[in-house]
Amino acid sequence: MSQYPEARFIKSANAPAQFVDDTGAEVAFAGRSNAGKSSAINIIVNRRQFARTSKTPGRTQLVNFFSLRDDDRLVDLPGYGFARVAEKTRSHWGALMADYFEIRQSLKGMFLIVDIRRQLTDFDRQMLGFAETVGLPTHVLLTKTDKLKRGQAATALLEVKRDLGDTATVQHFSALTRQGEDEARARLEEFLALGKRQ
Ligand SMILES: Nc1nc2c(ncn2[C@@H]2O[C@H](COP(=O)(O)OP(=O)(O)OP(=O)(O)O)[C@@H](O)[C@H]2O)c(=O)[nH]1
Ligand SMILES: [Mg+2]
Repeated sequence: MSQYPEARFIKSANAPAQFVDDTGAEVAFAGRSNAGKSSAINIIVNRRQFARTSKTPGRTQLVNFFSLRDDDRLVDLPGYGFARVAEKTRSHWGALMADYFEIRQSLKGMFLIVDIRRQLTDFDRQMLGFAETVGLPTHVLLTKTDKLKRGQAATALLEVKRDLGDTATVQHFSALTRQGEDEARARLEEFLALGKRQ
């Protein structure tokens, strides 16, 4: 059963005016296009095709708001880093993300989704930069762990840990085998609870 039986899609936004009311607590899922953001959300909420996944990178260019329960939300941010995209689209993405991180009072934490077979990209660092600027705690899901042998996965985790230093926590994750789902949910709940204490 889903840990979030009341979870539901609220709306997609293409501009700050369309963002949902800035109350309660929300956690944003960011990451390179095709890294597995929507798949990770589906595992955490335990519902297939809750957030739409796709084999075509860059399809989700909107900020997608989901309610987890009451005033707790999860936000699927548009993916980045795909090559065949117009400069205009890319600058729209940058402005939208800068606005989002700056404006949202209810934003309590960021999940950065990184394909374990790649190192952190410049775009990942840009997202880490946004989060750091506004003092946002960040947790990295090194996803698609199932694609690597155990030893390789362990090495990759250490490398990313070293790279991140104190800026973020990091864990293995797989939407295929569900590795790391409990740890991810626990971290998500920690972030949402941060909102309640403030
Ligand atoms: N093997 C494996 N495949 C995965 C995993 N997570 C995602 N995928 C696959 O990777 C592809 C992209 O996944 P999505 O979840 O749609 O990625 P996304 O980050 O939401 O992509 P955009 O919305 O385009 O930014 C899909 O074909 C998924 O089935 C995983 O943990 N293991
Ligand atoms: Mg997606």
